[in-house]
Formats: sequence, structure tokens, C-alpha cells
Amino acid sequence: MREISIIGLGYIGLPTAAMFAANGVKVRGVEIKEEICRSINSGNIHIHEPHLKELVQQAVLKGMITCSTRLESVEAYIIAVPTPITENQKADLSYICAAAEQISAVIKKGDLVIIESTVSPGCSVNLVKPILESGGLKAGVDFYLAHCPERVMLGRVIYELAHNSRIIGGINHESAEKARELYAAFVKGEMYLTDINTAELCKLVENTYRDVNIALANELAKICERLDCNVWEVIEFANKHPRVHMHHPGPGVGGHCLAVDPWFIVQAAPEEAKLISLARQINDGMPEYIYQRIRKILDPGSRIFILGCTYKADVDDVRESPISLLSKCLKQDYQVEIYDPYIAEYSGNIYEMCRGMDMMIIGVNHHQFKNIDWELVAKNVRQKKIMDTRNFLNVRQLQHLGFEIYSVGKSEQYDSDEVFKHNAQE
Ligand code: SAJ
Repeated sequence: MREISIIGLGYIGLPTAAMFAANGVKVRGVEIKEEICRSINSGNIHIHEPHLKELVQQAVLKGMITCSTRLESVEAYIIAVPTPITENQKADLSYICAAAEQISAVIKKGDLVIIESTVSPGCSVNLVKPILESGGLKAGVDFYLAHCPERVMLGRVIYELAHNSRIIGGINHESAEKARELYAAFVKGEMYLTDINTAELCKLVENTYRDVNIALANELAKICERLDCNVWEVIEFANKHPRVHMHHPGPGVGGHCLAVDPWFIVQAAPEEAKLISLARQINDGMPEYIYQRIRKILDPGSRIFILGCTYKADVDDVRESPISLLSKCLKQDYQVEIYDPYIAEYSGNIYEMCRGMDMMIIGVNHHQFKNIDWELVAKNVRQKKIMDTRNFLNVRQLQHLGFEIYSVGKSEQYDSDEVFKHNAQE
């Protein structure tokens, strides 16, 4: 298969296009935003992802990637559009439907349609398939249909696209085989073939597993605060057990995946998905929990400086970021400023911005923050208080400079004895 179309050139669609193009498959990208099309057609990228720019530049130069707002007839179509949730936690499948409608207008016998977007259970068969069949062709008979959910981690997308294993669910076996043949252009990991419903649920379960485990860590953090223990030590030592793999607490769970996908299962099976729903609520409650904690430490009217507002370290993605919610809560009582090296709106000079601040909050553990000159910060701030939501900082060094350090999952600020234990394990 030498020419395909990818609908949606975002965090997943664009790197996938780049991988196909680098391996001899010509990609016609379809993107509703004209400015993104223009940017890609001139060899630029609109997202931050290591190694992506070089790949896209080369592909565009060789004519292997083109981008347009209109879909044209090719042999295979990959849907990589977003599937957000509505305000009442229901799956918003409108982008998926729009993509399927575009394809239904050009699909012909022998074509392959792959849904890469994460979808709610039953979506491929009950929603996408009827739209694709609306012109009279039958899925599994006249054209092939498969769900092949992406599983890559932002920041490692190029590596993981090639090396992760993939689940390929087909409407029938031939469809799964066709999809496998296509991905074989660049996938080195195992490809497991199954039915389309299993593939849908499998993807949702992977992210739900992680979300539920983070909720356990966040609940444990609150328990540790009540029992005057240090959650980071408890988790570290518990994880020495060969069958315990606890996740880490933090300011909450963000991103377009973990904060969203479990709700698709809750929506499909509300009576049964009790633990999943509770886990979502625990994680969503963390910004408010930290806000209440800060209110006990800091007088109203004080000035707070938040470092990092993306949903996690070293990405430029703020979707569902718990730090946005934390900052919103804090603004009820405090003056809040934000710095984030990945977000143009929050750029600036840390040392100037921290002048006169009463508390610094580590919202995200971006690697750049390892190089902060805390001696200079100590000179500029008004009060030397830090809330480290990620257990990221070198406590001993900061205590030498006179900082009070508070952390999620630790009732008071670190005392020197604990500092010794904490740093001894680094
Ligand atoms: N987080 C914690 N504690 C942890 C781990 C993560 O609080 O111990 C938080 C992060 O800070 C972040 C959120 O969870 O706010 C999600 O981050 P993440 O690194 O766990 O995952 P994502 O959303 O970047 O990517 C996930 C991945 N899924 C799994 O690991 C099962 C990725 O492989 C998927 O491809 C991606 O979702 C997706 O697109 O579905």
C-alpha cells in the first residue's frame, strides 16, 4: 500500500504520518485547521515532540507528506481525531462521526479504514460502521475495517511507535490482517490480532489500570498526611516487594487519555464500573485537596508562583492539566503567576518572576527545573515556602538555604531527620 490518508494530524496523527512517510508510504494528511495545514506543508510542526520535526521536514521535502483540509480517495484511511469528554463525562464522538462521514463520501471496494482514536465500547461497530456503509458498501465484505488504538507516550512517541506492541481488532480476520500489513511498514513490536470490540476495551483498560493505580497512590498520600507518614518512603519501600508496583501521587491526573478514557467505561457500564468511577473522582479531587492544604499554610492575599502547568513533565500539552484547576482554586484567595518553558503564554524569567513571592509551587517536574539556581530564588522571594507536588526537589539543599518544603503525602514540612532519609534514597 503506497498511499494512505490520515485524518487528524495532532499528537498521534502527525508522528504516525511521519513514520509511514519515512518508510515509503505516501501520506495525505487531512486537518480541519488551515493554519496547521500551511505549517505542515512548509515542513514545520505545531507540537513539541522529540525527533518529529526532522522527520516531517524530510518527508515534506520528498513529497511524502502533504496536508489538506479535504479528503481525497486513497487505498487506506486512518482516523486519528480527538475523542474528548463532555462536561457530564460522556464520550464526545462528534469528530469520529465527521471523519467517518468524510470517508463514506470517497470509499470504494477494497479500501481499508482504521480507527486509531480511542473510542467508547461499541463505537466502531455501532457508530462508525453504519456511517461508512451508508453508500451501500459492506464492511468486511466490500471494504476492510479495523480498530488499532495508539499506545504511545508523549515525549517518546517516535521510539514507541516503532517498538511498542499493537492490538489490532478487525471487523473480520481479513480486516485485521490488512491493517497488520499496513503497520508492518514501521512497527517492529508484536502485533496481536483480535476482534474490534476487544481492541476497543483493551485500550480503555490500559489507561484505566494506570488511573486507578494513581488514585490508590493519591488516597495513600492523604492517609499518610493523617497518620504522619511520608508517602514517598512508604511507596518506595512497598515497591521493594517483587509483586507490588505502586504509582506516584501528585497534583492530580491530566492529559487527554487517563483523565478521559475511564469515563468511557463508566458510561458503558455504570452499575459495574464503581471502582473506576471512584478513582476518577479521587484523582480529579487532588487540585482542590492541595488548595485546601495551602490555605492552612499561607495567608490569604499572599503571592504564589507556580512552576509548570502542562499535564506532565517535558510536554507542551495542557489538556485536562490538574495545574490549571489548582491555579483556578488558588486564585480565589491568592495572587497567582505561572511559569512554564513549554507554553508561550507562561514564558519569562524565573528569577524576575519569583520576586516578592510568598510560595513557589512545583506543579510539573520539567527537567529544566533541575537547573534552577535556588540561591538566587532565595534572595528574590518574600517568603521561602515551597509546595513540591511531585517530590522533585533536593530537600536537603533547599533546607540549607532556609526554605520550608511541603510535599503531597507528608503532613508537615520535612524535618531534618526525614531529609536525611529522603536524600539517602535518591
Ligand atoms: N501520573 C501520576 N502518577 C503516576 C504516573 C502519572 O500522577 O505515577 C499523572 C501524570 O502526571 C499525568 C497523568 O498521570 O498528569 C497521565 O500521564 P501518563 O504519563 O501516565 O500518561 P499519558 O496520558 O501521557 O499517556 C497514557 C499512556 N498509557 C499508559 O501508560 C497505560 C500511553 O501509553 C497511551 O498511549 C496514552 O495514555 C494514550 O494516548 O492513551
